[in-house]
Amino acid sequence: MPSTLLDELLAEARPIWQAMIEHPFLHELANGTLSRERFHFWVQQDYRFVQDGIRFLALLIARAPDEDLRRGLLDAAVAFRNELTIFEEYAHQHGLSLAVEPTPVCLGYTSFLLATAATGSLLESLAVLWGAEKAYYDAWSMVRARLGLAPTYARWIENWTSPQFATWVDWLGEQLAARATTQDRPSIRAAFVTTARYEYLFWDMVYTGTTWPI
Ligand code: MP5
Repeated sequence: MPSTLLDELLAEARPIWQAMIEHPFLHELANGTLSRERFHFWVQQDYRFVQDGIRFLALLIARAPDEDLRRGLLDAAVAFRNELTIFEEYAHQHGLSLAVEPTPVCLGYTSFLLATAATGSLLESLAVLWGAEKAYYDAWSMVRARLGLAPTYARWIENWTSPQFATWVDWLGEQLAARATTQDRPSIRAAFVTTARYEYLFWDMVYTGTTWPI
């Protein structure tokens, strides 16, 4: 499969990707005007997301056909686990409870991850994982370009914009591109677009505080 696959995925998803990067949540975060309440809602919901992200990775590791892929995914699982500590330390410092229910959007997104890993193809799962990681790399890189390593957000900005993270996201994309066949393309594209939509919806959900009606 030519390495243009990744470019094609990003080109096809460009409108939703652009809307995601320009979402008011990220815009306000990057210019320092985001309310603490909104940020704390993201902390609580993203903590839930990362917890399920580890379960998603565990399923992928079990399904990965070779040692190279298994080890790369295992490194990611360790990184995700360390991320949980960032959330926990922040929550502790700010007296914020992390024992919250996932909102409909958070639950929808994580259910999509787990369903793809359990019943989708390995390639679809890699497309979802690459999409989610690339989305956070692009979103937080935009924040870093405008805000630098602002103290409140420094650990998260560093986490998702570090050279190691960038290298890992590229490696993941290469794994996807190298393993995909022409027949895989339609399902990969669908999985990637759904991921991009959920990434947009996640920022929108935390910005608006949208949760269960009752
Ligand atoms: C990621 C995340 C990045 N934390 N939250 C959402 C909604 N999308 C993507 O994944 P990870 O596991 O934190 O690197």
